[in-house]
Amino acid sequence: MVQARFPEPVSDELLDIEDKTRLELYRQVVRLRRFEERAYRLFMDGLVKGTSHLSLGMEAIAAGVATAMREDDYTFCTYRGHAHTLARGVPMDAVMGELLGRQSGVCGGKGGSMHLTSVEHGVMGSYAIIGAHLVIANGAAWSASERGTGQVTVAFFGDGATNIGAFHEALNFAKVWELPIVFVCENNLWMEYTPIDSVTAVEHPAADRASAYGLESIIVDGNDPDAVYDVASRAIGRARSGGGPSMIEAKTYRHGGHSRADPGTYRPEEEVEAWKARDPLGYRDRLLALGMDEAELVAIEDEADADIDAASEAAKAAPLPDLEAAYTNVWADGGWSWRN
Ligand SMILES: Cc1ncc(C[n+]2csc(CCOP(=O)(O)OP(=O)(O)O)c2C)c(N)n1
Repeated sequence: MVQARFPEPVSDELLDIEDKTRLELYRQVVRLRRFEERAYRLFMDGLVKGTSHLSLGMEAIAAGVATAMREDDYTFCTYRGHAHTLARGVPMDAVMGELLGRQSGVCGGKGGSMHLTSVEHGVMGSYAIIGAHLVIANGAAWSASERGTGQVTVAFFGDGATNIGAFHEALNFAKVWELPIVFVCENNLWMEYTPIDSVTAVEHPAADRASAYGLESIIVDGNDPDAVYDVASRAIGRARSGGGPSMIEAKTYRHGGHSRADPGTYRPEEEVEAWKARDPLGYRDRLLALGMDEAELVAIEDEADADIDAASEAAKAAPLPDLEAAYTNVWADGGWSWRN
């Protein structure tokens, strides 16, 4: 089944969203974009060790979903998790420090770009094994449900995960147990080098499968912060009030290739250009058309730049982890001496 490879026309339906929420959505999108642009430069300067995966062009999804979440909710994401981690409120200093492998990093510099975790912010890890975190996310949702806390779990993942067994197991049990969980598929049409539609029998790889498992299934324009916020608010609200799990399949595109080492030149140029024309940053024009004050938007942009400058300088100045750190938090009991 062939998927739409080009963005759908923009909906002219204006959603009923408060101005202050729209400003928050814009603030998020700008901060995520500019953070990753800086991270890329630092990588090119040799300061970010290892590889890392950017979600430039996909920011509206993390922004829209995180804005709809409660502070004590949980998120699970993949190796492409800078945006999801920042959007939940983890400070830039701690994320930048982690990318640069410094003690100031959110995992003390030991995790790096692909393993961002901050339990105190409900950011329950970034997982590099495709699909593996979906069943773990079910566990967090089950725990919240047993404890009666009203917390909702959100699990972000790529379209490639939809052909992994754990995805199907997770959806089935989420529904069987009516878990308070929202699965969010960031369908950017490509896996590592393979278009998802060349290996998938249905048009909407996440949504079509989810409805077969009995989940509430939603398809959304993943480049529209308002649309993502709207569907996420409903799905999260439903989960919180005992209405069970949902699947949001957000159609999007990443501006770059799979990882820093991949320029993504195998993708047709007209496809890349068509999606770039639907950049989530175009949201700025909508806000202006709605009569918002441009000075407020500029203030948001300036604040993001200042914070990123400060986070980069702080990370560069921070010490590397001590050698001792190699032996901490490695095993569940914190020890390592048994190995000898
Ligand atoms: C189980 C497993 N198989 C293969 C890989 C190698 N791998 C890493 S990322 C990736 C592509 C995933 O694509 P998608 O889920 O669409 O997410 P995207 O990277 O586009 O955000 C693959 C195959 C892996 N990490 N885990």
